[in-house]
Amino acid sequence: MCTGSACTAAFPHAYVITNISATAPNMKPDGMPWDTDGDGTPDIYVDISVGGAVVQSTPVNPNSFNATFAGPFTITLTEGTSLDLQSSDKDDPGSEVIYDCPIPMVTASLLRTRYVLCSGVGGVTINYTINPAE
Ligand SMILES: [Ca+2]
Ligand SMILES: [Ca+2]
Repeated sequence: MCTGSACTAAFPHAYVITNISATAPNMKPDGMPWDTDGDGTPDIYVDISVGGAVVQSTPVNPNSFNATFAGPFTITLTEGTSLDLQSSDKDDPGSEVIYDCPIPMVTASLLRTRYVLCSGVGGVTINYTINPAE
């Protein structure tokens, strides 16, 4: 990639994930509310995994079907590795997976889009931006 007149290899390189947006469906896949307290809303957080291991986690956004996390969350990517963002409802104890947005193989062309959008059944989404670190 090139910044001004300077060009560097896309991999391995530090990348910054920002503006993570996660939404949850109104109910769990089994038709039950996410939580039995209050209005049944989940407490959303997002795990960022590289190569199958969690490297960053967002804070927990309590009691809402929608969560945004500005970041920045800095990660290091090498070509061909996997990048995965997974949203969960934080419970005490444990947690329940809401949605998974996997990229099985990171490529330079994918990173050039700078924006990842995943959506699934019931209006569940995970969106985020990803840019090379300065
Ligand atoms: Ca729960
Ligand atoms: Ca919960």
